[in-house]
Order: sequence, then structure tokens, then C-alpha cells
Amino acid sequence: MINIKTRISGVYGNRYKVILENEEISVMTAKHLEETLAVGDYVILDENGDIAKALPRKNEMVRRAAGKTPKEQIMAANIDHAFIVTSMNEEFNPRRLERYMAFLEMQNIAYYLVLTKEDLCEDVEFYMAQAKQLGFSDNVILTSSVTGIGLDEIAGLTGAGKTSVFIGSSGVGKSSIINYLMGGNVQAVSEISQMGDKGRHTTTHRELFVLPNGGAIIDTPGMREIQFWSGADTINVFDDIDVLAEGCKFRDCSHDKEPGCAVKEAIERGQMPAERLKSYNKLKREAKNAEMRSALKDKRKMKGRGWSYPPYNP
Ligand SMILES: Nc1nc2c(ncn2[C@@H]2O[C@H](COP(=O)(O)OP(=O)(O)O)[C@@H](O)[C@H]2O)c(=O)[nH]1
Ligand SMILES: [Mg+2]
Ligand SMILES: [Zn+2]
Repeated sequence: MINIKTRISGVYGNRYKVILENEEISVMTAKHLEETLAVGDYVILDENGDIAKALPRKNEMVRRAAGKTPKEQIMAANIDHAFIVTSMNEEFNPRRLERYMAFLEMQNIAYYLVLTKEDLCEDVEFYMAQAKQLGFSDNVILTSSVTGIGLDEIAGLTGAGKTSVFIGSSGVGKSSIINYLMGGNVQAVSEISQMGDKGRHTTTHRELFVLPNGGAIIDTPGMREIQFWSGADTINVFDDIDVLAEGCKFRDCSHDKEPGCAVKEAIERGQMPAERLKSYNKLKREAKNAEMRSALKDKRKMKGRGWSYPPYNP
């Protein structure tokens, strides 16, 4: 058996793209393989060129798949950090950014904020102030794919051995940045549109790119909203609220209708937008629900295998 180690760059139903010597080839899994594979997984190909084995993951980025029934979707595996990409215009949305931050924080994935289209923006200070309010400090990168500002800073963070994931709405400039990192290899970066053989217009997405410097980039096309799959009891991206809450009259203040609520007072003073508190409560609830659901799922899984399950303390 020849063991070729390679990495999954795209998932299309039961077909996978893997990268071999800078070429992307299409493969299938060997019959016995049961694991769910994701972009970023390292795999071993057998002599038929099928995926015979998936190597253990270092980590994964998981969201709840779109649709009514709870289902997990592994967005990427073996990640070092994420770039949250947003443009400095109407697209900029603090609530969405809070969601991205909570999502990454709960999965222990480090992240940077990339503010794009600096060339078109007349009030960069405004967006920097918003980023600061969200809790960003030195992990903000200002970029323009037109003037080139900030792109080398991103390049410096995407070196050999590192895997970076780009997250953000479509149109914010993710592909333009990836294109730069790829050294202008437009064809590999742009979403390739082609006429299918039945004359239908089909679009394919390549999701993992190996950069000339040896780093890897994972693009998540059309990622507008991210629903939590796994969760946590607390969300650590609202430090300002946690600090203010120390001044609330009641220790277990829910910052709703209690008297002496320091968080409400800060909102009344105009120190913090009311939407931030709403967002905090909403994300906390959602994270807790996700946490409960995944704990229940684990419980069922263990039961099925005849194990006794540990007590669950919500
Ligand atoms: N002026 C300006 N336009 C940009 C910049 N980055 C991207 N664009 C444009 O914004 C559109 C969307 O860019 P794209 O990279 O495809 O965004 P993606 O959907 O996030 O991958 C394209 O028309 C780009 O040319 C930038 O820094 N400045
Ligand atoms: Mg794109
Ligand atoms: Zn309070």
C-alpha cells in the first residue's frame, strides 16, 4: 500500500478535492471509511487513489447547518486562526461581529479583525472606534486591495505551517485578499463559473488554497450568519459588560429590570449601545442552548455504546 498524505481542499457530496504537489485532484473515500471529512482534514490515500484514512484533527470549526433540524457542519479542520473580514461601509455590523467573535472564542480559535476597502472609506476612525468598542485592540488590520495597504501584514500571519480561515459576508473582499496572497493566481482564487454540460450554469468553490509561502488559507464562501453548534455557559467577548456588572446591586443581576443595575446605567449614560446588551443576552441564550443540545447528544451516543454517562449539570 502506498501511503500518500494529503489535505482535503473541497467537499462535494461524496467526492473530495485533495491537494497533491500543488495540483488539485478529485478523489473518493475507500469503502470502509466512515468518518465525516471536512476541508482542512489530513488524509492518507491508498493505491487506488481513494481516501483510506483520516488523520486525527488538531481542532475544528463547527457551526449548526442551515435548516430546521439540528445538524452539525464542520466548516474547517486543523486551523490556526481566523480572519474576520468586514468592509468599512454599510456592511459593517457590530452585532454580526459579536456573533463571529463569540463563535470563535467558544471554539478556542484565535482571530483577527480585517477592515477592508480602506481606499473607499472616509471615516476610518469611526470604524476603528467601533472595533475598539467590540473589544479589539492590536488585532485589527486595515486593508485595501486597491492600494495594497495591510496586505503584507496579513501575509506575515499566514506563513508555512499555518492554516488561516477567512470568515465574512460575500462582497467584503475576501477573495481579493486571497488573490494577493496567492501571488495573483487569479484563476485559482476566483470562484470558477462554468457552463455545465447540460447548459446549466454551475459554480464551483475551491475552499482551501496552499500559498506560495507554504501557508494554507480556507475561504468560507457566502458566510453571512453563523449559528452555534457547540456552546458554553459564558461568552467571553463582552468584557465591558462583565466589568460593569460588578457594580450591579445584585450579584445575579440579569441587567433587565433590577434596580441598581450598573449595565443599564451605562447604557442610559450613552457609554454603551443598548443593542450590545441585547446581543449579549441573545448570544448567551443561544450558546447555552447549543451547549445543552450537544451535551444531550453526547449522552445519547455514550448510552448507545453501553457506557454510563457522566452527570449533566446545566
Ligand atoms: N475599492 C475596493 N474594492 C474592493 C476591495 N476589496 C474588494 N473590492 C471589490 O469588492 C468586490 C467583492 O470582492 P471579493 O474579493 O470578491 O469579495 P468576497 O466576496 O468577500 O470574496 C469586488 O468587486 C472587488 O473588486 C478594496 O479594498 N477596495
Ligand atoms: Mg469570495
Ligand atoms: Zn445589572
